[in-house]
Amino acid sequence: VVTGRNLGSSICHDKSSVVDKTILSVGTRRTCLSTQLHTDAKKMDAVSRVKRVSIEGNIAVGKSTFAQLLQSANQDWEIAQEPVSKWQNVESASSQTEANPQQTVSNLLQMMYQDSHRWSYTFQTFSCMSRLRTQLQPPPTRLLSSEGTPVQVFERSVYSDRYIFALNMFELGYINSTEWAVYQDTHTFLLEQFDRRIQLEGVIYLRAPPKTCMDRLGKRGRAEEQGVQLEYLETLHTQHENWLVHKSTELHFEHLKQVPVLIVDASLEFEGNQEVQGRLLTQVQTFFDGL
Ligand code: DCM
Ligand code: MG
Repeated sequence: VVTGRNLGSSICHDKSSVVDKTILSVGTRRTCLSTQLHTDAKKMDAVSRVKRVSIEGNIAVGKSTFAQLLQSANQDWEIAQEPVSKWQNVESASSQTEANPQQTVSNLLQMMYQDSHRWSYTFQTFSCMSRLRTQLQPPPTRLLSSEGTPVQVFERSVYSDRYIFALNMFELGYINSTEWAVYQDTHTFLLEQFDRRIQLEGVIYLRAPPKTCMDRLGKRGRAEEQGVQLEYLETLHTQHENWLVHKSTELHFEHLKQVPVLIVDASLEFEGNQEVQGRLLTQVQTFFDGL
């Protein structure tokens, strides 16, 4: 594996390496090339220092609130929110001009909840694509110059899209076996192509009873979710437990089987509770430092 660290040492410092001898023989160009390579290697080194972690958990468990808490607690942590508004406002593909501003063609989140058999596959494909884009975003420069433990934190991931939601919809019969086969084939192919660029170093699992999530879902009042039943949250809870606690979900990516999981008790209300927040932040910092 070529990380920024070993690329830097083989070209810029290790004078006996074959690569270095080749470069040394080229004369003046060598200086430019090795300076460029040194800069690239330093950048790669800085990028590879940034840890990547996702926050997982049931609908309305409090991921966004938790993410905001992390964002305000530490400059070395950067949160990427779940792109829900993109799913609520699917935009037409025609190019945007001043005379013709981007048109919203539909609310796919609403369509998925209103006619799950018809729209679950489309929704899962679209949500996974938008997530892939989010996970491919390079870390902000602020994180590259961090002296501590820089972390990019994603609200959910391409893994929960497949191993929680799409799997659950298949098991409930909303996604049929043909759609499931196509989804899985595409998902595996895409993730293999992007490989290390989208892999995670850790997962934070916000865990709370489905009933607690149901109460929070009611309070949050997102219009599209008003028909969601407790039984549905129970099936999602079981999927989270199978993947992250019992480890019984069949996974298709080797690194994912080894990813460390921090289980956080999200049954306590942490909004406005300084003591609980402090405890959670210490837990998270310790987890990040150990990755
Ligand atoms: N959602 C889904 N399938 C996914 C990802 C998300 O059905 N792969 C839905 C569940 C929620 C909403 O999107 O209705 C995300 O809300 P929350 O932030 O509570 O998880
Ligand atoms: Mg949320």
